Amino acid sequence: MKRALTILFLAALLSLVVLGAAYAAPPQQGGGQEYTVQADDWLSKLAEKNYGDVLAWPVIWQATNAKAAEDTSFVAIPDPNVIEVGQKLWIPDEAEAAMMLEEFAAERTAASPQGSADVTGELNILCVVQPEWCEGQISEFNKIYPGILINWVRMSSGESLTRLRNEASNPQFDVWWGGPVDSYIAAAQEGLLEPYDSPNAVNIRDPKLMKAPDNAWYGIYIGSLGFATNTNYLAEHPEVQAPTSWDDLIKPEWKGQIMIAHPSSSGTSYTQLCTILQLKGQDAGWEYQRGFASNVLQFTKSGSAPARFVGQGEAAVAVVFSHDIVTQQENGLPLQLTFPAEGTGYEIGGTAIIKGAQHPDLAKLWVDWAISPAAQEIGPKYQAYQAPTVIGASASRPELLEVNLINYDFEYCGNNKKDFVDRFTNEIANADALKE
Ligand code: S7P
Repeated sequence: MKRALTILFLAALLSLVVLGAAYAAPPQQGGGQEYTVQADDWLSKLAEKNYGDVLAWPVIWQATNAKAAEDTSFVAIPDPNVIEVGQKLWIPDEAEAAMMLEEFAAERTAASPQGSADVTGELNILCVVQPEWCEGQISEFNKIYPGILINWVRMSSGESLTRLRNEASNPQFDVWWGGPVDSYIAAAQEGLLEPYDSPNAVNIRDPKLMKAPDNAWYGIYIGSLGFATNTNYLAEHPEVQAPTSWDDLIKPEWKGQIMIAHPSSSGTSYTQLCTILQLKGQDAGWEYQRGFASNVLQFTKSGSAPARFVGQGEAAVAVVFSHDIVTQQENGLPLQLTFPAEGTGYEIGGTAIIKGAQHPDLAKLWVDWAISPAAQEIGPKYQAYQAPTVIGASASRPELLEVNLINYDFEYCGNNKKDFVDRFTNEIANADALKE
């Protein structure tokens, strides 16, 4: 049942979005039951409980709205992300749910997206993921909007945040796409982002976690931190094993054998820093970072580059996002991927419209598209294996998130980003001579 519902739902959700069908035609009402919303209930949680599938939540949403149209003891749900304690819902039985999902799929087929060659103009994108993916994603967008001329620049997260700060009075970019949301949270706090209530926000799997409360940014992918160890190095050094704990990385055996980016330029590296501060607490965390940094051969500017350098034999271990390790394995580099058993940090990659953007309407089209299932399934075509944030898109490498993930506090990391980066730079390692 779970698999069948999932497959049907993937098609169904797009139909709801495309049709803007917050109040789609009332579904046939067969068997089912009433349910009163309790504290901490979400539609997706109830869908999992009743159908074994978080993705089947629109069934409850639509069925409740249909009931509300004919029975005043029910209240319609305009925004599926908001349900009130005490509110009455209608939970269709499994057979009814499966039927509804089939109907949604049929509606989707009838409402396939129209071409938009008429939309013209320019869009300036600050892109933070690897250049191949920036280029690929933009060319896919241009297939839908061929009249939009896109100019883009690739920068690491920290650099891009600095750039946005410097341009605040005269923004050159319309959209920021990619990079961990810690930077987006910091930017939103500084008033650098323009909130936008996208109709596709309904696609987001976990709105509390994966979008800003005021819609200043949206999550577009998820990725976990991992360790990449050169397998040739392991073969030549049988006395060492690929690290499986953060504490392994501060052992003397890895002196001068570790590569990671610098947190001032890199979102990847900042994710590592904030992971450690959360896992160990501030005092022990900063102490750990000192020991870790003393084992680092060289800090780089780009977060993903250490996987390549380690694959080429410049050092033995890289700390990078696990999807970037998979990419380099695919490129033929001899790397073993491991994770710290006590827990690893993860990123939610973001997108946002820049405050004062010169092309706000086109920027909105980009954001709408970026949080659509179609856009989020493009990554693997360009060797980007992050998991999607929207319902209706499936993860190409789900195992990268099936590891022990810490309960990463994005607000904490975002709000403290400037202080933590400054402290790291001033007390542990400056950013004067970073390797590309
Ligand atoms: O390559 C994809 C990716 O790892 O790049 C982003 C990364 O933060 C950008 O590089 P920096 O670490 O240099 O800032 C990640 O968001 C993304 O998954």
